[in-house]
Amino acid sequence: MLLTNFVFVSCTFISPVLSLVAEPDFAAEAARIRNLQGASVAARDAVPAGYVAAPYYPTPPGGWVSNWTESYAKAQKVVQNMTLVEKVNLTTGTGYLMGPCVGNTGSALRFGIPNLCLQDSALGVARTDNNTAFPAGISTGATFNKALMYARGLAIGAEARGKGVNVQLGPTVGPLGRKPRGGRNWEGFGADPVLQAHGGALTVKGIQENGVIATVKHFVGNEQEEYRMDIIPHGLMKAISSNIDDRTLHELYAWPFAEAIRAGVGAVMASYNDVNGSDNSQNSMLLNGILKDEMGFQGLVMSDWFGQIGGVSSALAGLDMAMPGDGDIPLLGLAYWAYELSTSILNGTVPLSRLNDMVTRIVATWFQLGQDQDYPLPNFSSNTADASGPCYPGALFSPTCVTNEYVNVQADHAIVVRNISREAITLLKNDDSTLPLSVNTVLKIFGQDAQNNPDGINSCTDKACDTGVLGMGWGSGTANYPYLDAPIDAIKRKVTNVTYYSSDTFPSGLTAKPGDVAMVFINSDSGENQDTVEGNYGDRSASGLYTWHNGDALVQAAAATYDTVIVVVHTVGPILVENWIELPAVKAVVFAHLPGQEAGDSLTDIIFGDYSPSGHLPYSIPVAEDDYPSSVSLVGFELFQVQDTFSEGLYIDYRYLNKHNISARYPFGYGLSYTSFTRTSATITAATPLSSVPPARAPKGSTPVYSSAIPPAAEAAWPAGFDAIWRYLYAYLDSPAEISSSGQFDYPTGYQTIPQPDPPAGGDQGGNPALWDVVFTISVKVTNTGKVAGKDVAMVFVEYPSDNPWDTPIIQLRAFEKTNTLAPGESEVLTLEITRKDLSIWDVVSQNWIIPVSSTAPFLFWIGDSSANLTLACDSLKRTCTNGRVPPV
Ligand SMILES: *[C@@H]1O[C@H](CO)[C@@H](O)[C@H](O)[C@H]1NC(C)=O
Ligand SMILES: *[C@@H]1O[C@H](CO)[C@@H](O)[C@H](O)[C@H]1NC(C)=O
Ligand SMILES: *[C@@H]1O[C@H](CO)[C@@H](O)[C@H](O)[C@H]1NC(C)=O
Ligand SMILES: *[C@@H]1O[C@H](CO)[C@@H](O)[C@H](O)[C@H]1NC(C)=O
Ligand SMILES: *[C@@H]1O[C@H](CO)[C@@H](O)[C@H](O)[C@H]1NC(C)=O
Ligand SMILES: *[C@@H]1O[C@H](CO)[C@@H](O)[C@H](O)[C@H]1NC(C)=O
Ligand SMILES: *[C@@H]1O[C@H](CO)[C@@H](O)[C@H](O)[C@H]1NC(C)=O
Ligand SMILES: *[C@@H]1O[C@H](CO)[C@@H](O)[C@H](O)[C@H]1NC(C)=O
Ligand SMILES: CC(=O)N[C@H]1CO[C@H](CO)[C@@H](O)[C@@H]1O
Repeated sequence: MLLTNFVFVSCTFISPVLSLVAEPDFAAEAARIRNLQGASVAARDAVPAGYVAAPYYPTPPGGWVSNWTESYAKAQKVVQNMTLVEKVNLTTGTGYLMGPCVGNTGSALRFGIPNLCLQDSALGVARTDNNTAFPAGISTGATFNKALMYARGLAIGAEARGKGVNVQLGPTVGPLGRKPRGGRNWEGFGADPVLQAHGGALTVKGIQENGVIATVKHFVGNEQEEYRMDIIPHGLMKAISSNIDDRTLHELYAWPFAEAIRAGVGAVMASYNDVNGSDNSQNSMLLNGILKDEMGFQGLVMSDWFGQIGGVSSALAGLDMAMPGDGDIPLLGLAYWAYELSTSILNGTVPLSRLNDMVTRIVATWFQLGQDQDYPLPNFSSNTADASGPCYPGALFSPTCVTNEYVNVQADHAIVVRNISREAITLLKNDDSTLPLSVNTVLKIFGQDAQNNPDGINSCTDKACDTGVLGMGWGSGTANYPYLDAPIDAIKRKVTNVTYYSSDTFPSGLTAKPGDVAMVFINSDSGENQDTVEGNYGDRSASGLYTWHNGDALVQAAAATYDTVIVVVHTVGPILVENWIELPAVKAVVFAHLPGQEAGDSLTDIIFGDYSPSGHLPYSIPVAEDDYPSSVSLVGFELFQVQDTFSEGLYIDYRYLNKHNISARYPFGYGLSYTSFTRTSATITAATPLSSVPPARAPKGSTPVYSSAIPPAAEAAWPAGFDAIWRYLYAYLDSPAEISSSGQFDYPTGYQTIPQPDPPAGGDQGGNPALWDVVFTISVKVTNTGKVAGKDVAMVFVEYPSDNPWDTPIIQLRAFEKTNTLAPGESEVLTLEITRKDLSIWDVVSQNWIIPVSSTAPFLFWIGDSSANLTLACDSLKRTCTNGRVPPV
């Protein structure tokens, strides 16, 4: 989501200024937006040959999935009694800065439905106080611990509910991490669809158990920040087009979304970018076809902030909620929907059935999460830290509200944070068992990343600076720190003999004493495109994959002075370590990822051996950036529209390196421990028998039916004496009676009102339920054979049958489980399930998931603790597991 910095500028100052600037163009802008109401549907610019934004109309109405039946029945009773304005109210935000939250819908108070509050972010409640700053998704992914993924979601949801947030704008599962430099990869869980899917689905489950609607975002192909949005006026520069083939979309980028839908997610946010040249807020194939028909999504689809580019076009293509409601320029009181949606219903251009479906989806989701029962109103303001102030800072004259009640929602969530941040810590190198350190070590600490930002832990808006310890990236995906336990403070609590050099430049004239240990803190940051930090446009466009502030030189200098150097890295993603990794003095390297508020104790827990590290890399660390194909580099400027073609297909991260036989410096999943484990006694049991095509789906159940009579125009008239707030977005019309339904509308190519046949791959939320049939169960006994307690992760990578005719990555992660803490000598049996979908390939021709069943060549299930440490495999045909095999990669 995009929020410009002027949110923090005093609104009494900004409003008159903006009105002066904007007033002369008001009418012209209104006319321009009206002209765009139905526009921009098809591909907008030539995309590379072979990529097609095919039409898919109409929107399949929600309500046919059994899990949602009751909620839709309740919603139908409400929606059938709603007026046109009440309906449109719920679909459209009230405008930027027009309510307490980053997004606020209109209300339908006759039915007890308040202005719904939509609030960032994926790692906690953003822009408030007395909240928790959770570890980022990438840290959570690095734990490979499902219980912690869920615990984090549960705690985030509790905080959202405590603040009165109806719709939490997380988790992020797109970007997937296709581009190592991509700006927002850290919000998600790692560069693999299955890891990302578990992280996303368990977060959804946790958040929603609090009655909070979770939002899985950004659908889909949002793999680069720069050029992500249209530049106004439209036509000058269009949003980047992610050109993705159908199989790659299904097997990589849409996969985590399908799993979140399967987990019952209530909301999906469309991404800013285009796919195949059609903007994702009105890409009918993506929203109507893949999301709502094939994946059976029953909740609501919202636009990303200011991402909507057309009114009728987005309504027809399956968008249900426009956020924050404004047309592409905020604070003009202009919208693509609101009063324009009322118009397009009255003039017959948008079918009433489409509006009814939008509203039914929104109201059904509200019931599905139980928000009709004792749900708090927002008790905070995203716009100010003051106790009272304007209710609508975007208005010129606003009534005054209690803006903040400072409700403390932190409970004991700091424990969840510390558990995740600690378990995320990934030990990459530990020569001579340098770690753990004794608390009696004489420590020399280098780098400002060990301390807090001297200007204050929340001093940079949306964390758009790289000063002090890096606990999260920047942008809307952040939250305020209630406190930030800096590594240096935690270290000083443990060790008496510590000297700290807070500069990122190595001090001159230092000499080492025998026994001195140097610890060097370096980092690499990235974030959202609206802020440029040290030349990086969200993506790591300037820094590349190197640490910031010349971290490599700091490590090299420390290694030239001290015999023992420990490197601690806080990072949004992979960095290149070649400039120092082989230096003999660099004994240990610790990736602490993005720990949130508990950066200190979570690190010292590991460094001083209170816990053994058990984090694993959620991406590969290559030797060189150009070990990856150029197609995953950032794409640069092109006039009119930047084309980003996913020509590498399925081959990202380890899938690419393996295909081209390129060794990573540290492979996906890598992570050392202070103890050692064996994985033995593996078994494989077949459950549901394999068939190449899944059992046929069931037909869709029924959906709510409403009167098709266009409501009387008078329903859209302003109520007598209504005290409208200037620039606030309303569904009311000045002269509804004058709207004519006789005009002709030029519908998009391929537009139809006859329902599409049921897609074969659909059938329930997430897709055909048979895709989740367990086909094999694998068990493995993990034994701690070392001297200290620790946890181990077992990952299962599938290798397709050798006679598989499909071009398929050599190995793909399909399941993982983590042990409890195992004492020395202790064992635990882990059970891992392989589903039909895990063995399936997306067949573009039959539009279905098929398994290349072979009677002669087995699927091999490789069990190990990283993608490059696989010697134990289970055979799907022999039903045996054998150790000591030649690894597949
Ligand atoms: C994009 O184009 C490819 C190639 O024609 C096609 O397979 C895919 O379905 C298209 N995707 C969308 C979302 O339109
Ligand atoms: C719907 O699915 C969710 C998640 O699986 C479950 O918690 C809930 O009980 C189900 N509700 C109904 C009405 O079946
Ligand atoms: C809808 O209106 C009917 C008729 O006025 C009324 O009986 C019913 O209670 C209303 N239902 C809701 C949910 O408002
Ligand atoms: C529509 O929403 C606006 C903003 O919340 C509210 O002022 C208005 O009363 C609502 N209209 C109806 C008919 O509920
Ligand atoms: C109906 O109204 C919408 C919204 O103003 C507009 O985009 C569309 O062109 C109108 N249709 C006709 C036929 O005038
Ligand atoms: C947290 O809430 C208390 C009131 O309970 C308030 O005094 C304090 O300022 C709040 N903290 C922040 C950071 O705003
Ligand atoms: C810290 O260690 C150094 C080197 O061993 C020693 O000279 C110094 O006295 C120690 N300082 C403290 C406060 O123990
Ligand atoms: C590879 O796995 C074995 C257990 O099978 C383990 O002992 C070893 O430490 C692992 N190697 C690495 C580099 O993680
Ligand atoms: C306006 C409002 O609903 N405020 C609520 C905020 O949350 C606290 C704690 O849950 C409630 O006590 C307030 O009533």
